[in-house]
Formats: sequence, C-alpha cells, structure tokens
Amino acid sequence: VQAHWDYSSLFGPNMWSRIFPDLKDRKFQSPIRIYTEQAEYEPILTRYPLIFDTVDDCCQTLENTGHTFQVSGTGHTYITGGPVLDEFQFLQFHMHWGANEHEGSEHVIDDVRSVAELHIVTWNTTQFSTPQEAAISDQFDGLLVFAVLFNVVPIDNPTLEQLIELLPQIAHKGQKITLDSNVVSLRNFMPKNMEDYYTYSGSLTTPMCYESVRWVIYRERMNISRKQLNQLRKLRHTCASDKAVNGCIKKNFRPLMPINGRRIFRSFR
Ligand code: GRE
Ligand code: ZN
Repeated sequence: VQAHWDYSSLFGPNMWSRIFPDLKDRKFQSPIRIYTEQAEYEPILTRYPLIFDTVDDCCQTLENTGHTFQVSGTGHTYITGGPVLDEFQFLQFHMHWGANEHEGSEHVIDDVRSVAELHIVTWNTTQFSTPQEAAISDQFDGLLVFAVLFNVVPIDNPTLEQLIELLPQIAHKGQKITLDSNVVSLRNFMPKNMEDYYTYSGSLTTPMCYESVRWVIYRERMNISRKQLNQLRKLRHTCASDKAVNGCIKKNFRPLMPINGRRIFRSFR
C-alpha cells in the first residue's frame, strides 16, 4: 500500500520527498513554468500532424481517487505524429484545481496560472505491454499526457457539466460508477485547435512522480464556470467509512518544479 500523501501542509508537495525518499533524486519533474518566447519553435512538430483518433465509447468509468476525479477507459484511441513516433492509447483523464480563482493549474504559461488543468493520459503501446509498465519506466516516452488549461467564465461548460452532475455519486474516495456509453466523449475535452501546443519531457505530477511523461500542453484553453469549480471542490479525499474527517479536495495542484536545463518546444510560430 502506498504511503499517504495529499496537498496539505503536513502531507503535501513540500513533504513528498520525505514520504517518498526516491523523489529526491528526480531532476526532470513537472509541472514547470513556460514562456512562449523562450520555447523553441520546432517545425518538425508540424511535419506529421499530432493525430488524436478517438471513438466515443472510450470513457467507461468515473472514480474518486481521493486526489481528483478520474475518467478511465480502454482502447480505440490512437495517437501518432507530432513529437512522437510510437502509438499511444487512452488510459484516463483527470483534473487539477485550486482553492480560489487565482490558482489551480499546474503548468504556468507566460506568468498566468489558470484556474484548472485537465490531463488526458495515454500510454505507449508500441514499447510497453501494460500502462503500469509504461508509467514506471522513467523513460520520457512511456506516457504522453495532453494538458488543457481553463479560463473561468460566467457560463457553465456543457461538456464538463455532464461529468459534474455525476460527482455527487462519487463524493467519497474509492467510489466508482460506470458511464453510459456516449455520456462523455473524449473529443469534447480537446480544444478545437490541436495544432498549437508546447511540448517537453517531464514527470507525473503526483507520487511517485516518475519521469516517464512527454507533455503536450495545448495553447487553446477551455472554459469552466465558478459554480463548476465549486462542485469540484466538494469532492472528498476520504472514504465513506471514514467517520472522523470529511475533508474536501479544495486544491490538488503541485507547485512549479525546476527546469534544470530542459528544452521546451512549441509547434507554432
Ligand atoms: C496525475 O496523477 O496527476 C498524473 C497521472 C499520470 C500522468 C500525469 C499526471 O496519473 O499528472
Ligand atoms: Zn495530472
């Protein structure tokens, strides 16, 4: 069983390397700060378009992990092109958010920390035989994670709303429901412009923070309302059987990590 960690002062990001001593040796961590001007324009990224070919039934379950909500599924999503040569398959998506409107995203672009960040996690089926093997590989092409940042607007995001309506059913850690097919379409969680993105090599942003991630951070943002952010903050990090504490996941983003000489690329001029 993994040791307890969360986003509090006692068990939060500043303590993770004491809870998990292996973390001290990791030098290529995520998230990071990105400046568009300093990212290198890389025309090769546009030679083969980054194709995200998905079918509608890949979102199969919705679960409270105790750290976020997570939509998981298998199969039928194949990504090729852009920064990668191998084939990747959809595994899960989840979100990170903050306690107020001035925080929430993990990556910070051009000094803007947005209110939330969606992570669509895919794994390398060419080189690995299971998602777990890909995640713990510490090879930067084990996972390909697509990140979408959010702007806060007065109107609900209808795509997100379909999921948010279901969150009361997974209020507690460990609770999981099956999604009816077509309730959630992965395609609706991607921005319209999928050609403009930043990319760099880094890590998972949660323990064990394996350095197995090729990040693709879309330039276009999606919208979320204040009401919807508040619904996310009502998810609990405790089990239903846990009578003593009933804490909510008020925030679940990791602070910025040092770049340590990594190159950051962009696909657009
Ligand atoms: C996370 O837990 O936040 C996470 C994953 C996999 C890839 C990236 C990431 O579970 O941030
Ligand atoms: Zn994440």
